[in-house]
Amino acid sequence: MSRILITSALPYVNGVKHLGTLAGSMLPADVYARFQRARGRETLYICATDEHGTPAELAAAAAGQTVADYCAEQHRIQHDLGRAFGLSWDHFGRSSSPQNHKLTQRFAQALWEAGFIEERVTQLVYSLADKRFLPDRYVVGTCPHCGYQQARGDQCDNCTRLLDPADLIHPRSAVSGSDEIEIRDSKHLFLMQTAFEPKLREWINAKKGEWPILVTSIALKWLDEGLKDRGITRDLTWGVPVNAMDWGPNPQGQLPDVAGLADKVFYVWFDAPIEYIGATWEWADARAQEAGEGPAEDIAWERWWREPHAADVTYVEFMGKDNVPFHTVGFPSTLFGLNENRVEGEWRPASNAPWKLVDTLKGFNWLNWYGGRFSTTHQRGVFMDAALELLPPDYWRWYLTANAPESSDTAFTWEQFQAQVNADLADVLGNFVNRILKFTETRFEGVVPDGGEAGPLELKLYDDVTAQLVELTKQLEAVEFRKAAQALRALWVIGNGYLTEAAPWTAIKTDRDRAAVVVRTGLNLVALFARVSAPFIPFAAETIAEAVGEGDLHAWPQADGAAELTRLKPGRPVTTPEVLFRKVDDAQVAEWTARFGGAEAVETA
Ligand code: B3M
Ligand code: ZN
Repeated sequence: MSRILITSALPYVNGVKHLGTLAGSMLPADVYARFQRARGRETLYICATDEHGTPAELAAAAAGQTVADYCAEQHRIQHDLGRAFGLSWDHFGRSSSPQNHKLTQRFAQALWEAGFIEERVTQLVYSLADKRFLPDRYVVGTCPHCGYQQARGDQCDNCTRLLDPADLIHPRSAVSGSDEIEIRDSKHLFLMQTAFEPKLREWINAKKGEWPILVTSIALKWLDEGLKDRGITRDLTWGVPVNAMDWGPNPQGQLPDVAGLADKVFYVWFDAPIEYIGATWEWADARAQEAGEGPAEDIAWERWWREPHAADVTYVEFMGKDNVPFHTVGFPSTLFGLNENRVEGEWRPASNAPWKLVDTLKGFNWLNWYGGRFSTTHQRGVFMDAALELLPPDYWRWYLTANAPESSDTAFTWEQFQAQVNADLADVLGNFVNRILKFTETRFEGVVPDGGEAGPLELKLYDDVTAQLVELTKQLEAVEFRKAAQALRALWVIGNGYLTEAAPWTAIKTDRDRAAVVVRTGLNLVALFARVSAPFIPFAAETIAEAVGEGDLHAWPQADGAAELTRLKPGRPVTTPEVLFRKVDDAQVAEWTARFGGAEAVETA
């Protein structure tokens, strides 16, 4: 049985994330991780804050804190919010960790010695007003591809193309706003992505039909536009230092220009994906420490990442579409370079084994805020902290999973949110659980009743439930979240329909045994719903499970309605839980619309 390794794109450390980030990476990864654990597969779900680069520096400066303090505090905030949303990370690490520093430096050294990293003198934007080089986001200007005027030096937010600061038209400093800038020479390291073009193309082509079209088409478009070698160092102080003094010669016999590379750090997009591995190492160290041991053996984390140990691992990545190029070209180039070099390289821990590439890359479109984008810069939309002030996490989890922006961008509106959570959670699931448990309490002394035998209604129910369990399991395996949510909703609806039709409150008047069968079957449905709903709405699922004394939420059901609906033995005590889901009312919607804005906010943006 394969092991499952899951990563969701690492949220930037610069502040609390909005619901779009949650919907397009962390939440689906969590639903999938919970599902796979329930299936009994050894699962590791890794995430971390992405702490380097200019966004962190700019945000720390704005907050009047040192970058280190700012990052430590924001990491804690993001960690706590994620946990409050029920994100079941096995580890939520930090890209600034010593483990990631070590890995990033080792990887760079191995790539240099294999000839996949080159030194080049580049022309960089230097700000006379700020007296410094301006990397990445410190430069803003007009996108040469689409004309968007607020493009950043590393990527255009409008057309998502990756940029070099020097590409921008009319560049200016994001620090001072000054356009008194000039281009100066600076020594930098480049990752030879062009060397891997054919390999990358072959690899992506083989994923066609398996990965979302969104993902393969972004990757191929990027290759078709022509790959460039990528500058992987920056003139910054916050980041992983290049630290080239121990590097050996490259295949041409040259040593790196240690002095020229001093005071440089790696580009954030070089070290951030490496943190997927770094955070796995952090996780292994933390576990070893808990067990009272020293640092973890390399094998403890390498078994997830390196062949042959990882041969039984299926690696699934979750991310928004803007992150796809870095994960289909950038990071794979790093890994290809390491894997090509596995015999020659200086660093050969554990084995010469190649590093694992992603097996399934699940990319998402945008979750929009009404007609426009959620925006951290403009604080437009609902952010994770505010969301939890309004409603418990399961409301958000359900809505965002059921409306996952899979095949196209989707828009969040309060009206749709209200309609959907009220219908699905309150009217269907909540109502069902409440009705059957109350009835059990009043008419059957609060225990699973005995007596009676399944009739035609139950036999039909078994078949319908089997069919939906097959569908739900299939869609979750296929990482199709909308379809999975549909199948789950269909199960809830089937249960509600059964109860209405079988009407135990009528049967009890004339035929106690018949009522007992229906109630017993209904209670079994409750127990089943707790288990299949747990990946989506884990908090409510736990309450439901407790109501029917069902401790083990972590076993995914077999696709067998008859077996699943006859599990609870007569005599087991049950209780009616508090109201599971209160309806969102019109007054709340009006209040939230006023507080967070809606359509109007987008028009003026
Ligand atoms: N931090 C970008 C983002 O938050 C970036 C992802 C890194 S994944 C290695 O959208
Ligand atoms: Zn553009």
